[in-house]
Amino acid sequence: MHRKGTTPATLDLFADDSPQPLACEQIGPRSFVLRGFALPFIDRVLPSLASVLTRAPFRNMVTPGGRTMSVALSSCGQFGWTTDRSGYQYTRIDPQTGQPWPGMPEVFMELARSAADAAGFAGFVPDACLINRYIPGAKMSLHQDKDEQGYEWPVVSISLGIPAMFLFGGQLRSDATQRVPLFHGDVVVWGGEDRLRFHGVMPVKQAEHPQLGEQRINFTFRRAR
Ligand code: MD3
Ligand code: FE
Repeated sequence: MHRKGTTPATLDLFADDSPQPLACEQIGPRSFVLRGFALPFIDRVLPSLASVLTRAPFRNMVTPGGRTMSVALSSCGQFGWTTDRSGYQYTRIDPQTGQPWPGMPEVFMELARSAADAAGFAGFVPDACLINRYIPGAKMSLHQDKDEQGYEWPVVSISLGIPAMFLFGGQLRSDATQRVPLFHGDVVVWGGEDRLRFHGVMPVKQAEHPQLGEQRINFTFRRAR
């Protein structure tokens, strides 16, 4: 296999410096898994994430039903998603610090925009980024994302750290679910007729990621208002 600057003996169509095609799996009419799409951004994403988390640390919020979530949450952007005994809502202020949520780092915005664009949703400008942290055993029950003012924009999800099995259902809670494994660097984009499909995450299995340790971190970018 030749590299740049050397003379190939024959025409090498698959030189390892040639751009790879984007690995894209379609899981619904307007839902796509972009394998490894976030990897080229990772070196900029991790320091930005650390900075956001010093200003808005992970916390385990309580659902309106009174259960403490196994997934710990933080947010950045104009709006943060919160839950407590009174319900789910997007807020401008982090209730734990009394301060506005940290601004959305430029690299987060760039990553969300380019993933949406690659999945056919050009012009996506998210105003909310929910950051979920799963430790082994943490899960997210089947639900719909419907706390936003409108559903014309997609949701973009970035997976980092240890793997998880994603459950992708239909328009009804009782519809069958497909299982989609998600790995470090994978991005999922779903919009249009798929925007309100039920989904969840199976309990995360014990594992260790070289950069992130024993955790899975997921970003979900949305247009809240
Ligand atoms: C929805 N987060 O925060 S996002 C959430 O991995 C949430 O932390 C999950 O659901 C997480 O509200 C899942 C990934 C995802 C992927 C494909 C979907 C959500 C989807 C397809 C349809 C609907
Ligand atoms: Fe969700």
